[in-house]
Amino acid sequence: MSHHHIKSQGKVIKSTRGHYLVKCADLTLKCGMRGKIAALPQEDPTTIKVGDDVIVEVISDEEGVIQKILPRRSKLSRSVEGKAYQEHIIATNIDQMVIIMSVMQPPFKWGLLDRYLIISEKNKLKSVICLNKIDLAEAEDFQEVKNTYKKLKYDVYFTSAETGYGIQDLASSLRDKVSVLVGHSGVGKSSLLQKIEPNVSVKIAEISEKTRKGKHTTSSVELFPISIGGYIIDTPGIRELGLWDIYRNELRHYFIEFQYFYSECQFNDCLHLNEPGCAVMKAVESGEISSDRYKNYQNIYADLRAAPYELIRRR
Ligand SMILES: Nc1nc2c(ncn2[C@@H]2O[C@H](COP(=O)(O)OP(=O)(O)OP(=O)(O)O)[C@@H](O)[C@H]2O)c(=O)[nH]1
Ligand SMILES: [Mg+2]
Ligand SMILES: [Zn+2]
Repeated sequence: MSHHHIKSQGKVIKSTRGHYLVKCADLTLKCGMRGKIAALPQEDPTTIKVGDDVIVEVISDEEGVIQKILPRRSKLSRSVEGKAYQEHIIATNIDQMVIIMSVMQPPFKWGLLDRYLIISEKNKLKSVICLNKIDLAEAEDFQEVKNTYKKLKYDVYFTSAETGYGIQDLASSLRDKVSVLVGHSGVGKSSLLQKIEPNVSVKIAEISEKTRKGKHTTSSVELFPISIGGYIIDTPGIRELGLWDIYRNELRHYFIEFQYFYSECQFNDCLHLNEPGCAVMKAVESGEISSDRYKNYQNIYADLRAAPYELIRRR
């Protein structure tokens, strides 16, 4: 049967070196691309990414050619490791980030959690926080973390992909949404996906490799439709999270609890670092703002660059 010149709309579910798997209504096609699109460099923002909605020319029941990327409604980006000036788009057209932290093996990383939340606030993506491997620790030891973030408005779940604890609750927060699983290597992203959707086939680190750091079992971003409705995007674990297109002066806006206090700061451009009469620092002292969150604010601020317009203004 010839499909020549038949066009179809689909979603990119996987990408490997210039080849894409595109899920259309009733077919999943292996696609290349043609002409102008093909000539784009790898990290060009218009390069095809997992999550993209595309128009394909159907060549056979198995093959197609991508002709057009439809406009993106959202994206998740970070800086290319070691290159602060280069954007790496992880996935597109997502509704929410599921930030997965393990409480042990690897240990909980408070700073990384806040970095992910900054990205979600900047890009106006909802966040769900998942503290996985709760079977390896005492839940009480992480209750304070849970309370801190629940108070802020974020959904927080304790889960165990090993025992199944909390999986139902986590799954119900993913229904009918496009959710991207993010976090360090080995925290259990693929394991949680497998538990939520037992039919999928994903690689999970061997038990013997459990405690080895930087194992990187998942090697490429992949999107999976889930039977309760919606999609889950599994991603490879990261070593460090570079904040793309986020400059030091705007950082304070992404620590959402600061908004309740800053109107009381003595200076209206207060950065809440060492200014006199700072209401945010007062709230940290009185315990109204978590001092761990505030420490992360100071550390991340120190890591970030000034915005280009500030550099010009200073000359
Ligand atoms: N005890 C315990 N082990 C878990 C849990 N979740 C995952 N693991 C184990 O942790 C290891 C890593 O799990 P993966 O699902 O491969 O981790 P990942 O986050 O997908 O890692 P990358 O693909 O490398 O980014 C595996 O050996 C899992 O069996 C959990 O809730 N409890
Ligand atoms: Mg994985
Ligand atoms: Zn202040």
